[in-house]
Amino acid sequence: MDRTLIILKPDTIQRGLIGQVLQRFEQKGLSLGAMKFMKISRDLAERHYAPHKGKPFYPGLIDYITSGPVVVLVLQGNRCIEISRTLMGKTFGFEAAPGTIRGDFGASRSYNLVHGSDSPESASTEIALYFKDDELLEYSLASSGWVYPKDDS
Ligand code: IDP
Ligand code: MG
Repeated sequence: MDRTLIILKPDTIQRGLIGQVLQRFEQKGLSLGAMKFMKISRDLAERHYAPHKGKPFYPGLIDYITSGPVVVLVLQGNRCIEISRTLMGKTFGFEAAPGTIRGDFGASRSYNLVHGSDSPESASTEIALYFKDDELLEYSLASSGWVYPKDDS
């Protein structure tokens, strides 16, 4: 089962867009493996964004992601990393295509509403930062057979 870590960043919460952003992932057919509402500490933010340490936008990124509550989710489903990144759109809101989360709701470089893991390796590292193994629920949605055909080659 493929898994990815998604964060609805502080701007999503402050702008009242939790439902609309969550709906994009839900209506695509991905299933929720875990979800929590929390405030990210600076220590956790620094671990999460360690690959960006030293970049000019890093201090602002840490301030942003720790500035208010976030919703952290694990999504499950075949190709969920790729699917989620496509739904999110390009990093900068002003470049992201209409129809994507960032393209529909974002206008800046930094305040881009969502985080999504970019590879299986980063997904497993990131999931472990936020959830214990026994918090990840495995089940199948009644609709999954109509989202993912058995033979999809
Ligand atoms: P991603 O979120 O699309 O994977 P990354 O390059 O991993 O993009 O950057 C992590 C986050 O850092 C972005 O989502 C955005 O919030 C912020 N960020 C990236 N590049 C810039 C920049 O040039 N200026 C300001 N913030 C940036
Ligand atoms: Mg990234």
